[in-house]
Amino acid sequence: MESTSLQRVAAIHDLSGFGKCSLTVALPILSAAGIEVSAMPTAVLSTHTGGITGFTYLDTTSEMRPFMDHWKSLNIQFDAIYSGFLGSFEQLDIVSDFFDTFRQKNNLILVDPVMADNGELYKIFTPEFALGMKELCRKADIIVPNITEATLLLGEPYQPGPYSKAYIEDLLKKLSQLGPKQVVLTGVYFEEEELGAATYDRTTNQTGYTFVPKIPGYYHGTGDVFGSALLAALMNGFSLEQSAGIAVRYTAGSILRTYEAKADYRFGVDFEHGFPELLRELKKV
Ligand code: PXL
Repeated sequence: MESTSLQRVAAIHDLSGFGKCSLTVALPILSAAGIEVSAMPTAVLSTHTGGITGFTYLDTTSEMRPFMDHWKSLNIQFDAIYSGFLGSFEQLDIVSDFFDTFRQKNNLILVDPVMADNGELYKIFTPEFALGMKELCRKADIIVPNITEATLLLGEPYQPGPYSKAYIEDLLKKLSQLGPKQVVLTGVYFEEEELGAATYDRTTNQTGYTFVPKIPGYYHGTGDVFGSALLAALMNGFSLEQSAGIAVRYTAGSILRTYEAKADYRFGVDFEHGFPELLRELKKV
């Protein structure tokens, strides 16, 4: 039995009722990893917006500052702050203030600049939004963009893969120059049959890679599965490179189960059946 007290993370994402992404992914994964989660919803949707039409969208911006003020008044402290899908410039400002309010000497601020994938912005975003997200990324200790988001943050044209090592390392270094000490880039591949993530730590100037065999199809919510597992591993004491490896394997396993079950790719991936293996990797069981 573990006797240490729980670590706590503030998760600032949307809540999409159906489709498994954002909070419905971050909450179970972080909880399973033995981390307490406080959730701040940025919006409440009936489903996510990827490939599903007719979704409802309730913007919860007006609740965010009251949440923050109340949490502050209770003197709640966070070992990590994990932001994801933010729907407006105002939300970027609020989350930026949240970072200032809850920043401690040794806590970890992880920003997933959720905006785009496969060379395309998600429906609700404009290219200008990327400039605001870039400012938020400056305050992060670690950012987790996919390649499309990385190019938007850097104001560069999107390039489809396969990529060269020189291109990926150039992106990683430029992203870390925005402010974050550590960068994890997802959707990296040097050959068609593989897919994985690259890591860079500015303080050690070290890069690292983890690849797995590519599974056909395009799956929703995988960035959130990856980000949540990455944070779970980091908070359990694994290095950046080890954590990215754990997150790549967990995400790939979730995709593979979904592929083999011939499930609708829009409805999220089967991360639930991967908990036993994730906990073994995290040395929790
Ligand atoms: O997983 C990214 C994401 C988060 N939240 C909402 C989304 C998406 C991707 O489409 O639509 C609402």
